[in-house]
Order: sequence, then C-alpha cells, then structure tokens
Amino acid sequence: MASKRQDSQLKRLSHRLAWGPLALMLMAGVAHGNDLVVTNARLSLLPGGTPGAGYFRLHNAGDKPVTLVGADSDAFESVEMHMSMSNDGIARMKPVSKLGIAPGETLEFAPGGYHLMFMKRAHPLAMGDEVAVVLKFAGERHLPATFDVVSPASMSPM
Ligand SMILES: [Cu+2]
Repeated sequence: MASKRQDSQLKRLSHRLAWGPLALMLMAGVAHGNDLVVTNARLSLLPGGTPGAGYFRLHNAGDKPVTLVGADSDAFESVEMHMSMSNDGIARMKPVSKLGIAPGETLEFAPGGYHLMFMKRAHPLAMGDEVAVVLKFAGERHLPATFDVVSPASMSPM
C-alpha cells in the first residue's frame, strides 16, 4: 500500500515537472469547477476611473442546469451583470439579475451582448494584470476565475 502511494506521488511529481509551464499557460483566464468551465476571461479596462467590462465563456459540462446570479471582485467596489442592446442605433445596457445555463450549453459574455461591469477599482490596474473574480451561482455556489486585464482596443465586436 505504502509503495503504491509513493509511486503515485512520484508520478504526480514527474507529471508536474513535465507539464508545469504548459499548465500555467493553459490556466491563464481559465477556471474549472468540475462541471463548470470558464475560458477566455478578459477585463477590458480604460485608464482612469471608468468602469471596466468583463467578458468570458462559461460552459456547463455538468448534467444539471445552473443559474449565474452575479460576480464579485476584491479589486472593485462592485460588479454588475449587464446586457448591451441597440435601440434605434443607440447603444444601451440594462442590468441582468440571473442567467440560466442548461447542461451542455455555453454562455458567451462578449462585446455587444452580456458583460460584467466592474465599478470603481480599489487600486490601479494595468494591462497584463490578472484580476481574481468570483462568479456567483444560485444555491450559494461560487466559482473563482482569473480575468486578464486587456485594452478595449484588443476587443472586437461580436
Ligand atoms: Cu454595462
């Protein structure tokens, strides 16, 4: 038994040595919560005090529906969920209180559609920084995700 455990520890160690750099690369902007996978998490930020916009892809790989109810970040005073729309050529946005994601479904937060609005940064942020964000789901479920700070110019409309 003891030798078997040692063996698996050794395997894990060599695995980590071999895949460390790649794993680090893959982890940028990615969060796994067993059945929930966040990818391409970006925080588009202008210099100064204007709110930032958060975009990501959330896949429900589980067999139960989940409901996204909001997000939080220590780097900002508050985070709101918004939906962008265009009325007669005028861009507007409205708050969204919850979004359901069925099993197998992928929810896309992208320019021109759903986005997180990051209000009042707690400290200065620069392009290339990483911001810890917690996605909140119905049932008190929390999924941590890392958002890469990017310039709005890097974003293309949907
Ligand atoms: Cu907004």
